Amino acid sequence: MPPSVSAMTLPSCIREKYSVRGFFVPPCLRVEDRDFDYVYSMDTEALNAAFEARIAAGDTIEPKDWMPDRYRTQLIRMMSQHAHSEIVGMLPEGNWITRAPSLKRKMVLLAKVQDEAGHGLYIYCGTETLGVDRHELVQQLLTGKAKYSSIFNYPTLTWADVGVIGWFVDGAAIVNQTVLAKASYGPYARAMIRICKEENFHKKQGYEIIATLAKGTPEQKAMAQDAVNRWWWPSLMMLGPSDTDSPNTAELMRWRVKRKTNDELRQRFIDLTVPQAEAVGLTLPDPDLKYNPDTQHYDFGPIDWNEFWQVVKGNGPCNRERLQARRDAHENGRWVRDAAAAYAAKHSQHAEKTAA
Ligand code: BYC
Repeated sequence: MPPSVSAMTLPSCIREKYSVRGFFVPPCLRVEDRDFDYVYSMDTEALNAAFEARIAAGDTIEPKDWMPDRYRTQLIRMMSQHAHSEIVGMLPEGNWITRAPSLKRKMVLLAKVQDEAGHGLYIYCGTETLGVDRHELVQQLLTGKAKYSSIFNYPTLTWADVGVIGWFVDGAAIVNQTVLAKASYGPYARAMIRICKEENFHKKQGYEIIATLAKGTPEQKAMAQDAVNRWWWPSLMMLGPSDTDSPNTAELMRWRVKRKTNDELRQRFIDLTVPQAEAVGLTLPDPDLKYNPDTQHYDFGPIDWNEFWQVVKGNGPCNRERLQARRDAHENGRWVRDAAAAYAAKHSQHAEKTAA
């Protein structure tokens, strides 16, 4: 069936929407049963053109849809790094569960850290829809081949750090992930919707910890200020290198995986956070931070990108400790995986016998 014939049966608005270089390309290149032979009989150029047309029309790409290899690879890279970040990100705060200052704080922190585990699992599931095995992704993390967010390579020295992580780190994550909720890949975008709802809670609990400390004793306020001073710059770095140094942004923006650049998101995070710091009487450690009425944004000082790249390369304050903790956890969980595999094997044997 040549594309132009099937196009005739569609309303003109759809024909126009999906027209590429004067040719109609099918609006839905989904590799579902009856389309399968047709889609795979198209040559790569036609498939690419159809894919680009779908992206341009704002379509959501689903796991069974045809997609260019490079789109798939980029998504696996970004989504698996995101999943690893959620899992490694449990460690700095997990460190404080036994030392939270009250039962209520302990319960809230425990729930938050569990949420992060859930986020990691969702995103691993989302990544698996692209045809990659989770075992392979976990191995990439444990062997140090895969990246995870730089922010989790800093230590949590005091209780105030737990508050600042919720406020800054979850705050930056919300800014980044609200936009990813509109990403072109369906499973990733949908995961972001639920994750962002939970991150909103996380941010509020962190900000509330800091607000409480900031209006507490002078020692408590100093502890909050010290945590703010240590986490501010790494939180800005978390949003990725500057656009001039970001090799993946252009391609990901073109494919509508990313909808805003790293610098745009960083500016948004700063604009949102400065008034929040003022509201609790804390200062941000940047003498150049100043509202610019012309741009209607806050100007800010230079970021130490050398520190960022050192942390990304594995030389941050806690990189080795974090990876070791993940390796130990993986090793300690081996018996659970073995037991689950044995149980599944027993079940399938039983099912086969019953069916026979
Ligand atoms: N850390 O071309 P670029 C959470 C790498 S967890 C380390 O700009 P891209 C939470 C980048 O991978 C949520 N590496 O890349 C959990 C690339 O290297 P490769 C974490 C970084 O993909 C627990 C190279 O630098 N959020 O909220 O266009 C407790 C060049 O970068 C970093 C996500 O993962 C970094 N910060 O943009 C509390 C969001 N930045 O792969 C909270 C999803 C960059 O080419 N990810 N690199 O070797 C993204 O939005 C984007 O991937 C990034 C980077 C903005 C991070």
